[in-house]
Amino acid sequence: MYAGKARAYTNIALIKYWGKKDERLILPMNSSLSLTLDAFYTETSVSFDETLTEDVFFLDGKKQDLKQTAKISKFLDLIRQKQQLTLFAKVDSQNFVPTAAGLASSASGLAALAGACSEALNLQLTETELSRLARLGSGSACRSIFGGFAEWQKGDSDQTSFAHVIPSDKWEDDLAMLFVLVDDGIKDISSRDGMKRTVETSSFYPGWLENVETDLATAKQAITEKDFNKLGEVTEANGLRMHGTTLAAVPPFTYWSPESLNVMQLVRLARKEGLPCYFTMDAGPNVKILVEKKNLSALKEFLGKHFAEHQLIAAYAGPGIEMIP
Ligand code: 2P0
Repeated sequence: MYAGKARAYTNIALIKYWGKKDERLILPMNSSLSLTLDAFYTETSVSFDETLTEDVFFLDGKKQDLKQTAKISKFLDLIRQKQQLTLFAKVDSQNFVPTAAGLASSASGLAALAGACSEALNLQLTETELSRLARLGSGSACRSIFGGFAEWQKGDSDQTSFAHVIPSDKWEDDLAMLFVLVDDGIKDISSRDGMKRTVETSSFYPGWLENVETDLATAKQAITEKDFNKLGEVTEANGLRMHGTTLAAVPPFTYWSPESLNVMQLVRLARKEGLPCYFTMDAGPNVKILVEKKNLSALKEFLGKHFAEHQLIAAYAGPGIEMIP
């Protein structure tokens, strides 16, 4: 039996990954940049076991159905193929989120699975190789190999598409991200389906591609300069542009709910009142607000007039993947 365990933290993109140019290898249309967070993570153990007759997948102690297990098996198949291994595996995953907030993330999940497999089979991968492996499970997972700021350079092949740390002189330790939970339901359109439909049908998609590399350069410059407003402005603008592309997809869709718009408006109002903070959103209605640590309690107080305490969850910069003995 070969067994291994790893913990990986989720990441939130400041410059978004939106669209694939190769769906099998998960090569993205554009590079992206994220902040790994400490508050949400996944621990996964895997054991390849000759007594098993199929892969089995437990999430938070519950055995998952065929559909959920199929995603995991697809990733395990890649590993088995690479390693010329025929054993089935038991995968046991635990998602650590402060509440039942529906924030379970494929980034932390697939990064932890890649790490656990690499441990189990003693693959001795470099961080770059591990990032490439995680990418094959889920694009955003390749960024969760690293702590702090990470850039996923899009590359143009399996070898050249991976994430790496962005040198930051630990500036991320001055920052926080406040999650505003407006909805904990299951999302209607997965990010995988949403980005595919957008690439294939949205007349706004070329506009996204036109701007994203400039946004990335601006974000990296802001990190170098430790310029919070510059980083926040480009984060907010880039997120809005990503969400804009969905409105012109066929059929059109949006991840926003009325409450999301309400939060965006409140963030603008907070800024007007002298509190620097900027929002971003992913493939769901919850809003994430980038703020400096020193202003976090003021922001919480400001939003506390509109939201219950359990709807506001703060996260700080988190570490890279950790192997668990
Ligand atoms: C991101 N998202 O950069 C973007 C922004 C959602 C919106 O990466 O198909 O679960 O497994 O590669 O990584 C979520 O997409 O998609 C995502 P797949 P993934 O964080």
